[in-house]
Amino acid sequence: PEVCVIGLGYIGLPTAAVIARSGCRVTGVDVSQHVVDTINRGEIHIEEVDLDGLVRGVVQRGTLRASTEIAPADVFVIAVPTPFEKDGNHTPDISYVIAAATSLATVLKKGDCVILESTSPVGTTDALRDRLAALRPDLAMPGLAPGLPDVSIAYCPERVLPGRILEELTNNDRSIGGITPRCARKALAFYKLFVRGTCVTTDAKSAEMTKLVENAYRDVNIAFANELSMIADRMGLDVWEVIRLANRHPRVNILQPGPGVGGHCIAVDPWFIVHGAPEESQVIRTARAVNDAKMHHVLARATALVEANPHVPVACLGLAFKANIDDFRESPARFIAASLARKFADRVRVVEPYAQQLPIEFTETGATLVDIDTALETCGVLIVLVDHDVFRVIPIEERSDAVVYDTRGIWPDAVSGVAQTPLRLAS
Ligand code: SAJ
Repeated sequence: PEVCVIGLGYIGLPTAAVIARSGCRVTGVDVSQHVVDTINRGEIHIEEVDLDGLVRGVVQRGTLRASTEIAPADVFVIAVPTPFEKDGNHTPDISYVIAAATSLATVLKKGDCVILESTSPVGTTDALRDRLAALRPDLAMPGLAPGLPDVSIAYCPERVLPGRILEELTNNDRSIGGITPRCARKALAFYKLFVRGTCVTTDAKSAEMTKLVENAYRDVNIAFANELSMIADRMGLDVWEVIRLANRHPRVNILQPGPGVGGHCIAVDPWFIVHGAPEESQVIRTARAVNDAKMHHVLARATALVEANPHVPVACLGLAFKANIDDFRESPARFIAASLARKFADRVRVVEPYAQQLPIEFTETGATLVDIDTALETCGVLIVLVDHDVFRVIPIEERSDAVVYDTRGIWPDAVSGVAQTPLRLAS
């Protein structure tokens, strides 16, 4: 089939490239001329393992081309952002999905299949269908009238992990939710072209909720770990030791505490559930609050530590939202480091091997980006904010003179009593 992928971001571009590799002709559509030009040169505008070579290959072979204009196709895949509004109520903003529907309505024809992949509040696929129905009364839309519709519409969320996107895109199982069972069957036939994992069909609303539930589940579990870390702090216990021991129970698997939850999914998607059922979503809402509180807890403890060690240069290790990636958006580490930089100015050194320069909010704070060796040689306080492998492997003799605040638990010797720092903090 001819495929049109709308939205060429972290999900859309890898998806377009994988579909193109399977032999389909793909047009990738994005509103950004810069993104379109970059891809048509065979280059990429985002960082993801092995994506550059894949995109270069499919662009050179002519199976992937990018455009700012929608193109006729047999299958449309929508992968646009679904943020929430900063209105205090976390209202989901599905305007990009509706805009995509509006644009593809101009080229939609009988027999086409429209698939929404963006993480969306329950009911969005129906809203997409209603938009198409309003714009194209000449086409019978699924679920509105008896009889076979002219087009199929389905919801099929991605569940790939940044840093492992290409592998997970092909190997993960997928839920495919059709507005009708026939829509699900049509979408299933398409995903079978490039997915090796098992594809399970369901209805659109269940598939929408499934995606939200997956990320809310993780958020709640991280919140449990983060709450434990603050409890352990209060009780003077080493949370890492407690978790390590508890996890030896065959039915206990506690996640790792950290400086808060970042990224564009886990910290966002639970709100779509809370917004849909505010009174019932007690645990999910509280988990969000706990994970946000952890970031402020870490900032307060880090601030106290820096103040307790006057005149000593301080190294913040890491800015990314999680280990071994170069994504600094919605990152608690970045927020904490920038807050410290604003308060302690040129005492703050930042180590981030995945960054070429410090983000904009560090401008004029006096803080500098340094390499890890410089930080270890010059800084008397080390604050671990990201568990990058390059930090994990630093042996104790290279950091034993420093006061350490390890928010990720990468140096067990520093928090379990072996380290000889004047002030030890565990979480
Ligand atoms: N984190 C912890 N402790 C842990 C695990 C994670 O503090 O034990 C933090 C990370 O440091 C990071 C945040 O949580 O700040 C989120 O990281 P993550 O690795 O849990 O998830 P993401 O945001 O990279 O990707 C998630 C994945 N969802 C699940 O694992 C349920 C991925 O499969 C989804 O496709 C993705 O969200 C998405 O796009 O929705």
